Parts: sequence; structure tokens; C-alpha cells
Amino acid sequence: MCCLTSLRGCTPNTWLDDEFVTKITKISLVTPPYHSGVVESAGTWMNLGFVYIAGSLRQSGYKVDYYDAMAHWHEWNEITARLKSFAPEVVATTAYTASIVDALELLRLAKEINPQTITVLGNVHATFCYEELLNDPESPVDFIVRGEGEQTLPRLLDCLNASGDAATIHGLAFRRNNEVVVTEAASFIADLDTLTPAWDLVEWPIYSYHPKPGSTLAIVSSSRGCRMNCSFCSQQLFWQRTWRGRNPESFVEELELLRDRFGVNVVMLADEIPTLDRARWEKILDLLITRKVGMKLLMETRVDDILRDEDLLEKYRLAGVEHIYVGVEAGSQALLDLFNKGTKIEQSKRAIDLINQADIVSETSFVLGMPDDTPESIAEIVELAKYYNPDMAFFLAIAPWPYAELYPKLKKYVATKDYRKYNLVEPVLKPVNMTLAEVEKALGEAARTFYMHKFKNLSDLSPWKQEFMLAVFKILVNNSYLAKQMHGLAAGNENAMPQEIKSILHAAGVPASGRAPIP
Ligand code: B12
Repeated sequence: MCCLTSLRGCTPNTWLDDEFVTKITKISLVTPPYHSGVVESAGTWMNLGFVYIAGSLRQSGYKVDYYDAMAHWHEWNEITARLKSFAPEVVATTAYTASIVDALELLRLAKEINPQTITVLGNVHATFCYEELLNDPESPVDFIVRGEGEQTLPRLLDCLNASGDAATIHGLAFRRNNEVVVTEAASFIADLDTLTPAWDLVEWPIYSYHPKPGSTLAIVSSSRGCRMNCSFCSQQLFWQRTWRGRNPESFVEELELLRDRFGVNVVMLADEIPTLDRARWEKILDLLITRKVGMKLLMETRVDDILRDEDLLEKYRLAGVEHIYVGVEAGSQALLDLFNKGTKIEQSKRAIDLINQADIVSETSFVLGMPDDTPESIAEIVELAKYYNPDMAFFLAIAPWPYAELYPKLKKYVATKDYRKYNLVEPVLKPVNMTLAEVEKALGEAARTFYMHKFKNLSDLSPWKQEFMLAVFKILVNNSYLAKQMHGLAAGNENAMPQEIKSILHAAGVPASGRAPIP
């Protein structure tokens, strides 16, 4: 029996009714062309998961087209052309919740181009929402990979090529005989240093960090996992509260390779908590310093780890750490407790002060639009943000991931199931005393007020930070989802803009009118 006949009659796919004789040799890994205009305004970011998966598929003998349609800002006609030209037997895509609609559209397109195409979907949304996705009679998804893809996808394809039974492969979900088959969970990859990311398949010229014109940006990973309990987040669930760190030497050698072979000079760490193991992290910092790697690092970590590492922060800076995001998330202790953050307000303030004192850019975000929020409570958060005094603050709309631990408490306030809006920018939860439009307006106002305050006090920052902040401000004014709100600052509302800010902006050459988002 052909491998794929075992799926017969279980999906609406016409190809499953025919004998599938083609051997799988070529796989397209395509990112969905989704855009929300937040982080994207700060840079063009690669899909690291696909770089890793491309590497392991290649090792297993498959030809891979790693095609970052998202980062290319490609439209459907361009995606069609690329799929037709590579003519893969398998098209695989990836989705967190906000990008799931476009991911499904992409797989639909792949089937339209060639109904025999086998489609695969992975990442956090599919890992948790496989029932909803596979039970849709119009679903264009043949296989869902739950969890890490580097081992599961080659195993699945090898199995299909060998006419095996996909139900024997761990980490999958798919339909068979009108039922969703969920296989045993795959175990996490034990040694991350054995993985072989396909850096040579990356189309390097498009990846850049916009505050540093001319830079070449990579996303890298020094660890995987999260042991925290934040009830609004997905990552501790995805990693089942485990954590694995790479060997410091192997990680730093990878940065050197990226620098020497591909000209990378800025990296963002994809790690949830790169600092979790202090000894390992210090070793990484020491290697970056002694080997003069000369790379700028952008990273995220926990408030607690910054407090723990107070005596190491000088090393962070010397090693090239230039930007640290810490998730403060809430403005009241009660909300911090609801979010299970495990931190206290004063700890967050202290952590941000320490990052600032180390002359590293500090960034945080506040999750707003909760059921009991009001314009006044949001305005209070802005005051708190000013008190915390990060260089950058983002005022986000809570996105109720349907699989998050907090979801049951938020469910009755969910105003839309349009997942495209689950991007932390567009409000999807309706507070009791606010409309969605009011939430959106209040979040915009929050950003505007915060940055107005920031720019009034720009001269408090070190010279390089002032320069950085002006570059960021130009991006916010011209190219981000905040452009509309920020315009009152840059040009529109004369009364709202003090003369000194006008002068700063004028000197920095911030234009009066905005441009289209960065393509
Ligand atoms: C890098 C990153 C980005 C990049 C994306 C780059 C890209 N081209 O995809 C940028 C900066 C553009 C980005 C943007 C956004 N992001 Co983001 N991002 C991350 C981050 C920090 C790291 C992801 C990563 O590289 N991980 C490392 C790789 C190795 O792991 P992985 O991606 O999970 O992939 C593995 C598995 O999931 C699986 N897998 C994944 N896909 C597939 C596909 C197949 C076929 C298979 C077989 C397997 C598979 O195999 C991979 C290898 O093991 C995560 C947080 C985190 N620490 O993970 C947030 C995160 C993914 N982002 C998130 C969000 C919300 C967003 C935004 C909506 C935020 C915003 N408003 O700006 C936007 C939306 C994007 C857009 N275009 O507008 C959320 C998603 C939450 C959710 N549950 O839906 C996360 C989890 C952050 C968080 N804690 O909430 N992001």
C-alpha cells in the first residue's frame, strides 16, 4: 500500500483518493504573509524555526526552499510564482495565533496550485488548536506537527516515502477516517548543539535592524524553554515548563560563523530566558568579551534575573548586549498576581534602573485592555511607565490565546474570533466599561504620552542612547502601527507639542508627513 493511501477518505483532499506514487524530494518552508506592523517596523526578522528545520531536512536528503514570504512582504501572486517554480511535493508553513489565517490561506493556495501537494503546519497555534483546525471540513491542512519540528518533520516524510503509518510518528495530528488522530507527544530534542541550522539558505540582504542602517540581522537561539507561570502567555505551555541551554562555546562559535561568513553584526536572541542558568550565561558573556566577537545583542529576560545579575551587568554591556526587554506586563500588584508573574512592582522598577545604569537600552511592555480597565486605569499605567522609566514602552492589548491558562477567565469578554487581530495591537477583548474603539484610542494615547515624556527628557540619556532613541522615534512616527498617534507629536497638534521637542525632532530631521509601512 502506498504510504498516503492510509489517509484516504479522511480529508477533503482530492489527491488522497488517487494512488500517491510521487516520492517526496522537495519541501517548501514558507512563512505566512502576515503583518501587524509592530516589531516589524524595527527590523526585518527571519524565521529561525525554519532555518533549523531546513537544516535537518537537508541532512535527511531533502531539497528545501526556505522562503520567508512574510519578511519579503510578498503578495499572493509572488508566492504563487515561487511555489510553481520550485514545484515541491510538500508545502509547510508556521503559525502563531495572529498568523494562522494567512497560514491556512497559504496552504489552500498550495493545494490550488497542485492538489497533490501535501501540506504541513507547525508552531504554537497548531500545537494547541489542532482539533479546531482539523475538524474544519474546509481545512487545507494534511498534517500538524506539535512541538519541535527538526526531528518530527523528517521522520514524517521518511515514513510517507516508505509507505509507513503516520500514526507511529510522535508529535503529529491529522485526520483519518473522519477522526482526528493525535500521536504521542514527541520528546524534546536532548542536545540543541547537534542541530544544523541552514544559514546558507537565508536570503541575507533583506534582514536588517532598522535603527542601525546597513546592519545585517540574525535571530539566534542559545536556549529553548520557559519555566515560568505567566498565565496570559503560551510559551511555558509550549515548552511544558522545561528549559535546555546550549553549550556556550558552540553558541559563541555560531555567532562568529554568522559574522565571518554572512556579515551579521546584530543578533536577536529568540530565547525566552537566555539567562536562566547564571553560570552558563556568564560563560557566554566571557567568551563574547575575550574572543572580541563584536556583535550587538538584543534580548529578552526576566526581571528576577536582572536583579540576580546586578554584578554582571557591566559584562552584559562589554559583551555587546545593547537592548534588554523585560516583561513588566501589569500596573498593579493584583494584576501581576493574576498574570502569575511572580514579580513585585518595585522589583521591576529596580531591574529597569539597573539596565539603564549599565547604559543598555531598556524596553518593557504593559498588557492592557483587561475586563476591568477604564480610560483612567490605562492613564495610571502610563504614569507608572514614566516612573519605571524604560527607554521604550509598549502598551499592548491583551490577546486571549484560546489555549492560555488565563483564557477561561477572559472568554466571556472576547469580542472577536478573528485571529488576525490577536496581535497585541488590535483590542479583541471588550472591557466592561469601554468599547474596543476606546481601548484602541487609549493605547495610542498611552504611547503618545509616554514618548512625549521621554523626548522631553532625552538629554538625560547617554549620547549613543539619544541617537538610538531618535532613530527609534523616526521609525515610530513614520513606519509603525503607532504612526497615527505619534503624528500629533511630530507635526499635527501644535499645542500638544512643546517647543523643545519640536526642536529635537527638527534637528533629527523627522519629517512632517508619514510614509507607508516599511516594505
Ligand atoms: C522571533 C519572533 C518574532 C519575529 C518573527 C520572525 C518570523 N519570520 O517568524 C518577529 C519579530 C517578526 C515577530 C513578530 C510577532 N510576534 Co513574535 N516572537 C518571536 C520570538 C521571540 C522567537 C520565535 C523563535 O524564533 N523561536 C525559536 C524557534 C527555534 O522556535 P519556534 O519558532 O517555536 O519553532 C519551533 C517549533 O515551534 C516548531 N515549528 C514552528 N513552525 C513550524 C512549522 C512546521 C512546518 C514544523 C514542522 C514545525 C514548526 O519547530 C521549530 C523548531 O523546533 C517568540 C517568543 C519566543 N521566545 O519564542 C515571539 C512570539 C512567537 N511572537 C509572538 C507575537 C504575538 C508576535 C506578534 C503578533 C507581535 C506583534 N504585535 O508585533 C508579531 C506578529 C508578526 C507579524 N508579522 O506581524 C508571540 C506569539 C504568541 C502566540 N501564542 O500566538 C510569541 C510567542 C511571543 C510571546 N511570548 O507572546 N516575532
